[in-house]
Amino acid sequence: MTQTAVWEKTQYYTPAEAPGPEVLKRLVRGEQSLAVFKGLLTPEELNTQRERIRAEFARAHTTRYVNGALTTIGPYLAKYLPNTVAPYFEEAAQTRELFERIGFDLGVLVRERLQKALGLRSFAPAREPDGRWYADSIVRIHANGVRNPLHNDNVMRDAAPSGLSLARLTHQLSCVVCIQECDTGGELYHYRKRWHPDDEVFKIKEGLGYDEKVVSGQPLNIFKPQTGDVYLLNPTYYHSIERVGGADRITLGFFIGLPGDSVEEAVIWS
Ligand SMILES: O=C(O)CCC(=O)C(=O)O
Repeated sequence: MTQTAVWEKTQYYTPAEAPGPEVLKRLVRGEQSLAVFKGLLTPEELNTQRERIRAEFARAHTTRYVNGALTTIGPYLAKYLPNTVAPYFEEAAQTRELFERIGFDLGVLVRERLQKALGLRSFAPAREPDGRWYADSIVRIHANGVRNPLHNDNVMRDAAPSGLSLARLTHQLSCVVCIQECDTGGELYHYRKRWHPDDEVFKIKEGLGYDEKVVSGQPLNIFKPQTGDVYLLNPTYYHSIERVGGADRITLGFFIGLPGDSVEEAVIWS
């Protein structure tokens, strides 16, 4: 897809607005960097959900790479794709059970409200034809001192060798819910540059993501998430998270997949 002339940075929406599917189209086409929904969740809902998941932090798992670490509750598919995906589906089932048992239904709440705001006919967790469900969300914990190196997420590229149905999606977007903002840092850096196969020379060996040279000179949108923000971005464009200071930066995330050129039906996974 060719680059468009327009690149709006951050657009904000209130609960009273239902911006409809046009927002998804703009993100897909790369005409807009971020769509931020303010006030989609009440402070009471957020507090309840935060306390429920905080009580489970002992279960969080840290995956270490040469240039970073990811601490999460719940699985992320990209970690399993280079090897075998069977453990991903097992972890997805365990996470679903855990979230149900502790009443952590933030993903469900956000999905219901976004479905209305975006005018989607269906918006449900993805499932393989053999019945295996994908995880519907992941909790990411960035503690003091943690940053997330420059990367892009592209299941159409990464899942292609696996034969998984997600590889046949047409477009991928990402949704992030800020459960708790950090004190300093933690900004999302979103560059106006989509991944291209030639960029692979910049890939960090055995590590996370890409050398910063891959985005040199590209326009940048910087966004500092605040508690309660629900935001959408196109993650096939390069992005990183600045080093977090003070309180943990706690988010819930899921990817949104569009199976065709229409933006009326979407699936989600983490
Ligand atoms: O937490 C964020 O701001 C962005 C997370 C991320 O890497 C993504 O949504 O692809």
